[in-house]
Amino acid sequence: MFDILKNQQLMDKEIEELLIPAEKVAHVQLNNPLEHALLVLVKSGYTAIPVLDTKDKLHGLISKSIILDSLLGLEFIEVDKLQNKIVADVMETDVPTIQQDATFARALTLSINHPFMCVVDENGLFVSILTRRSILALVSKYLHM
Ligand code: 4BW
Repeated sequence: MFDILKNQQLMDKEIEELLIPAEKVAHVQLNNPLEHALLVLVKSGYTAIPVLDTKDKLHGLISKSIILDSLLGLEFIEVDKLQNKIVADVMETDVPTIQQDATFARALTLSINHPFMCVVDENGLFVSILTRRSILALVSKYLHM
């Protein structure tokens, strides 16, 4: 069964055809209030989304759990922080990124620990995402060939 993962044709494949382009990816901007970010996350249904600046440079990820965690005071949930804090104050900055010409093998390895990866160009501009779902879909396709 796992012969598929030794298939050089699959492993050397470029990821381009699997990517979700930037215009279809829910995202927020660095200076958005947490309230706006929470709204985008809840309405889109995603757990975590990319954080960009006004020039589309990738700076991090924001998630529902990061936002909720940032609202916790010692005894109360401090809801006013939703308006007083911005995305840049709390976002995760250690973000896995890949280039558009990365191989499938590299993406598969990264997908073990990351539900999605951001694809950036040589200037750090956000281009697209690669999800664990599309990686698994391709593996499944090869398994059933
Ligand atoms: O709105 C959804 N539509 C579809 N078709 N599937 C969804 C949706 N929301 C969740 N899912 C499914 C996907 O299989 O649940 C998985 C986990 O979602 P997540 O992580 O925890 O919100 C989804 O798996 P996936 O497609 O491999 O996506 C992995 C992660 O990539 C998601 C989310 O953090 C991010 N993501 C995916 N598509 C995105 C996106 N972020 C922003 N915009 C998008 N279009």
